[in-house]
Parts: sequence; C-alpha cells; structure tokens
Amino acid sequence: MKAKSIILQLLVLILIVPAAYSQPREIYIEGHDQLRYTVETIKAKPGETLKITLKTVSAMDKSQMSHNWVLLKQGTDPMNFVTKGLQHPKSEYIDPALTDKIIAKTDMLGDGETDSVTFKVPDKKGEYQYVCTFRAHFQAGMKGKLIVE
Ligand SMILES: [Cu+2]
Repeated sequence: MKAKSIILQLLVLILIVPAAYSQPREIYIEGHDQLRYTVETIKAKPGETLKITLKTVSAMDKSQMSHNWVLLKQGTDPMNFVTKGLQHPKSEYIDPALTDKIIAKTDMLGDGETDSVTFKVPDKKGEYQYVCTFRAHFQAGMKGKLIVE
C-alpha cells in the first residue's frame, strides 16, 4: 500500500512539475506616441520561456502610428536592420532578406491592438536589442534590450 502511494505521488510530480516550469514568464509592454516602449530593459535567464505582450496606445491613425516589437539576434546592427526595412512597408518595415536576424517578433499594431509572442530566451548570455521597425521609430528611441544573465 505504501509503495502504491509513493508511485502515485511520483506520478503527480511527473505530471505537474514540467507544467509549472514550462509556464512562460509574461511581460507586458505598451508602445506610445512618444515613441517609447514602457519596458526598455528585460532581464532573463538563459533558456527561459518569455511571453511578450505588446499593446499600442495612440491618438493617431494606424497608418501614421504603429508599433511592433522585434528582438534581434546578437551581432545584428539594429540601425542597418530598420534602415533596410524602410523599403518594405508591406512587410511591416522588415526586409524579407533579414528575417533570419529575428529571434521573436509581434505584429505591427495600431491603437488598441495587442499581440503576444512566446519564445525561448537564447542560451548565450549577453545583450540582445529589440526595436520597433515602423519608419524612424528606432532612430527616435523606440528600442530596448534583453539582458540574458
Ligand atoms: Cu513604433
């Protein structure tokens, strides 16, 4: 009888523990007309699962004011990335030739719109830049960094 109860407890552990660990840590960010993210630094553990939710809050039309959240691989020049993207308004100002530089991204969002992305943080420690690719937003300061430590 005792062995049976231990087996039952083990079963419960096997079923419940992985579920608890795989639950992503959620981070909520807003993009505003001031061309800033409300969260400009995110700290994370290597391999951690994060769920980023971005919401745009704006007094302007979507065609004039939209935001996304694009996390770039290390070694990617963010200025080059957004500059090349300027020629690709139909693909959310992201150059299709550079999509392999992206770790994770949300959709491009107008006022009141929300999108989430869940991803695994890279195992390599260090800093990863995130940017808004809408025209001139990065240059105006719409950026931040993920610090893996
Ligand atoms: Cu933006």
